[in-house]
Amino acid sequence: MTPTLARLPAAVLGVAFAAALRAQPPLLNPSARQGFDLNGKWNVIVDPYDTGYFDYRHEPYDAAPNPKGGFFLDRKPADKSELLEYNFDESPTFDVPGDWNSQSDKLFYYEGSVWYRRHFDYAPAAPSDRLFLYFGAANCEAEVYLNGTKLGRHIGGFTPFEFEVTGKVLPRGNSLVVRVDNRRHQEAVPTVNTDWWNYGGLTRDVRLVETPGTFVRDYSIQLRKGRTDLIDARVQLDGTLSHQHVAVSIPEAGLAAEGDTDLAGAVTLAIPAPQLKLWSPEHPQLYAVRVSSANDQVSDRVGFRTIEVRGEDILLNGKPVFLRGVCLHEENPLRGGRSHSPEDARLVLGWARELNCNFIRLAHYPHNENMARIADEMGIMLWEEIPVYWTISWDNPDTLENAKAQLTDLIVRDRSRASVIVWSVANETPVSEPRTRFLKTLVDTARGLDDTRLVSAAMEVRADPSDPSHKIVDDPFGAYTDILSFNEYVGWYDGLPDKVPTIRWSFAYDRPVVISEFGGDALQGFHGDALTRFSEEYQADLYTKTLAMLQRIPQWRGATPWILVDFRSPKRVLPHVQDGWNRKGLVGSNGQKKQAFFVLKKFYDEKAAEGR
Ligand code: GCB
Repeated sequence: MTPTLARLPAAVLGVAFAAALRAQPPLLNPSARQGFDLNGKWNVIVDPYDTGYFDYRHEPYDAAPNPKGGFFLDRKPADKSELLEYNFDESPTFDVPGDWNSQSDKLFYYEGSVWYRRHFDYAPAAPSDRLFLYFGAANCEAEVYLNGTKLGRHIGGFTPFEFEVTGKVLPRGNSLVVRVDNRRHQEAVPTVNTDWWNYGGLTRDVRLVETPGTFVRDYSIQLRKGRTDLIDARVQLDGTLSHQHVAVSIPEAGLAAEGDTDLAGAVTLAIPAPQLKLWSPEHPQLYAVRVSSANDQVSDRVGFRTIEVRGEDILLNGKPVFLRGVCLHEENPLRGGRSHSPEDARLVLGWARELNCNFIRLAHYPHNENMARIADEMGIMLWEEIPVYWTISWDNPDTLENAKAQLTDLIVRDRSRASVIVWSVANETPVSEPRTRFLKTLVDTARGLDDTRLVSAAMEVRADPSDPSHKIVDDPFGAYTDILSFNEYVGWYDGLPDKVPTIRWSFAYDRPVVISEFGGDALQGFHGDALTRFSEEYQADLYTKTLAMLQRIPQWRGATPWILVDFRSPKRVLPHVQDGWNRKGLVGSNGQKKQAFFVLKKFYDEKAAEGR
């Protein structure tokens, strides 16, 4: 018998199934719409053997024509004799949004399935024509069931997804069940090997979103490439598509434009905008923007700026800028676990601000939407990335589709955010022909969706075989990026800090150089001399020497040292020093700053004083 798609487990299916279910990117800006919050306490069943998913012949319950079993049915015994071996009501609860690892000691290292169940009533203030069930993210695969019916599956742990549930939600007693599975797979994105914690669960907001029958699904409001006086407002409707009237207005700037959608429900309005105040880190000007169609309207706050590369310079609003950056994982070290809230975002962005950063690399996957929105407000430029990390299955077409879907969903979500200036398609991927082809496809995807930003990736450095102090960046993929970014660990993985001043660089491309990582571990509060590994003094000395060395690179235009805050990683096992943390943070896992923080701050203060 040929198994049907729905019967195959995710590991066999790869991502083809998910791609088939995914007609279009998720709707934009869900929190600006009327809706119904599904955050809070959900009952959970931990299911390491997938007992609630497969029957004893290992067939998925939900694929049977008339399913009798499976946790998605969320049943209770009909009478005292019925055998039923699960009970959501009696099971513990976890907070949503939230990862499970930080909510239960027993699940700290858990990788597998957890079933989430929530009951809800739905009494909208006013009836809406359409209803969508929206998830900010679920790591890394989710199967979603409403009132015993499967809505679908989503693969990819860091991007939003949604299912239309119009007519499927009852006024009372709805059962929403989600099986979240965070097992790692070689063919997935990311793959099995990463240097970060694999937090599982419903890690971002869950919401019912109400819309009219025809609604504004997507829009991007940006300056046209190369112009500071012309806005392109692109609007995409969903519903009865053709010849709907659409208007975009920016009242504070006295701007407005109108037009009719084409047969596909799309329209692009060119809005002359000669008097705009441009967004910059010094003046993060945001404008209230209103997008409306015949019977829908959405509001947003949008900044306008240009970013481009000219020769070896990066120009923000036409002026050369130095990117005073730092890297960041999506973690709140003080609370423990994945970040998700505006408060989480403000904690870490506040530390970055103290460091005098104007730029942050959100490594190594899409962070939650609050980050870009708050960076917009605070005037911090961002590098956003997808988890094409280390050893991806370059020859697998499903893997490429998965990476493209994640990149698309990220760009669609954030392309009206002025803070985002770089889309990064990968980190430290080993050079090979299939890999370069894979990444080139991602670059084309990014540019196709957004031609206004810089596209890059964190590449690697190689040493001259005849001279270890001579470092060469000539990755063939560099031909396709706007800036030349690479990670270098001279003085940590590559020799001692004394090696740093001896380094000479050769670049195969005349581009601005933005160092995407450098650094070393230090345990906050551990002191020694500058040659004592894991001491604050070692890390501070490494930063001092590295910053001096980088200044000798004529086209050096910025850096995002690794990393702002210590972060959890199962790979980091050294007792009493790492204890499950990567200690390369400038701020410790206890929230205390290390010496190197002040070395970098001094350097950035000086750069800022130079007006860069
Ligand atoms: C890297 C990786 C980053 C690691 C870091 C390290 O090059 O890009 O994900 O965490 O090195 O600490 O080794």
